Amino acid sequence: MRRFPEDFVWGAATSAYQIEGAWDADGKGPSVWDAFAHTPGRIANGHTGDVACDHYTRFREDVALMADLGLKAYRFSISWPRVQPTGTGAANEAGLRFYSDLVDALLEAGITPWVTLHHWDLPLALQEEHGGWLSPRMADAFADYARICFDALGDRVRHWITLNEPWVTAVIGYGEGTFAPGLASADGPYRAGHEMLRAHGAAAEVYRREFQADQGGVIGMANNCDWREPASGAPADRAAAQRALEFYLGWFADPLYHGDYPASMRERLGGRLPTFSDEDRARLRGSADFFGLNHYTTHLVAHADGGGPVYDGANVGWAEDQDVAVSVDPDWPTTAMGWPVVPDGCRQLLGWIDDRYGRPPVVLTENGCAYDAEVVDGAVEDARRIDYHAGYLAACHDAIADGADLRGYFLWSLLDNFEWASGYDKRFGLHHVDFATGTRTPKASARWYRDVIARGGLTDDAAAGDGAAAPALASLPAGADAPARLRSPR
Ligand code: PNW
Repeated sequence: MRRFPEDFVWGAATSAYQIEGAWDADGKGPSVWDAFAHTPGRIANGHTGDVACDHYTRFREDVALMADLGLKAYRFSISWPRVQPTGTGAANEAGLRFYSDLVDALLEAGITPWVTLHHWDLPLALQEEHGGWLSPRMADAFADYARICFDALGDRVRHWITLNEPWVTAVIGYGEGTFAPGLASADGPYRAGHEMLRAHGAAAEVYRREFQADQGGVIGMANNCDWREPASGAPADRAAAQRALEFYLGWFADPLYHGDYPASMRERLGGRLPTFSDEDRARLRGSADFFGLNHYTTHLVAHADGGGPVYDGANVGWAEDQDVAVSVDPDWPTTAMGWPVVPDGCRQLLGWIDDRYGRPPVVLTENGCAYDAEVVDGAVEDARRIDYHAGYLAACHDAIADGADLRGYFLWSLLDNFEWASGYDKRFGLHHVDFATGTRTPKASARWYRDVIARGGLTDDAAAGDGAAAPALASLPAGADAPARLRSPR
């Protein structure tokens, strides 16, 4: 039995735009994702989040599902334009009431709310009037919005996450342009990332100065990072993998723990990477009470001057800025997203975080997988999801044994939901959702996770699915020069 610490936080996660629907109800303003999804050609099959899981009206039913799982905690996000329809000014009380009712329902069910202030659905007015995350005004706007949320909910909410995955917004939203707001540019990611960091710093400062002493909660950020395994033992490839991690997680975590960007980014990007003022630096350093990590997969990284091929399905930022090529081992199993399943990468990454940031308290704020699975006779058999989570939880347990201060695990996701540009066809949920009727059906993985939570860990045969156990990275052949699918960078 792999037992987790007694107070380990067993959770599941969602986000507002992906599940709520009710996109224009009760005074809510439009977000950049409403506008993006309403633009033909942006989302697979023309799907939108207009209705999604209809969680806005069904939230009590969803809290009951969480209670059935025995969840200790639930991570959800607040839709900024529900609270401030145009991103500034007075609060929309009807929007706040929805979150207040949700928090009350959670607490009544004995479930601790973990609240993300921004999971990508920026008020559209801030985009149109100011350029969204490219604007230096965003820090103040975000701090004002955060204050409204702390003030309205902080008497009951003790766990706050400022931003979800600023890396994704920066790289995919302002670089590749395939997520909202759909802007493609080489320097956009570095500029947008900079303003998101400044916004985090401003909101964390508001919490610390005005609320933390009374409310006694904690605040952090949820950064995403996949593991980068050197493609070979060659020193150049080892250095390339390290550099790729610095361009990924270091980009957003170094400022929080060290007060500035990684030196490798400054060296390669020079003036393309914005500079923090002394005030920014002071605000940012030490601005996270815990290290939120969203982790899904692993890729191989080799040195390549000027950037090399990038595996399709690996988001790496600009490979040429990093002088890397990204591939996968063709023997790795993959999920429906094309993301390799390599649990040992999770253990390696937790070790890397410990080394670089001095063993901070870490919370895995997302980990999950998409697989196709339909309802047959009222049941959904998703053995591969069980294998995936058994593997990644075992890796977490190993990381704790290595010395990591891992405090919790939020499985992505409670429900099948709107998977951004992929629409509804990529299903990450513990519960199947029939998007025509809204009907939720617990998958086999939901029962499995309930048992894991009840036992406080994994039994030795925890991987009850059929998938073969994944190998540890050290036992893998170094170097994979014929990866399954390659695409050229940009
Ligand atoms: C995260 N990538 O998104 C988000 O926080 C969730 O909203 C999302 O549903 C989940 O992971 C699954 O995708 C990501 O391309 C989107 O590297 C894209 C990437 C990573 C995370």
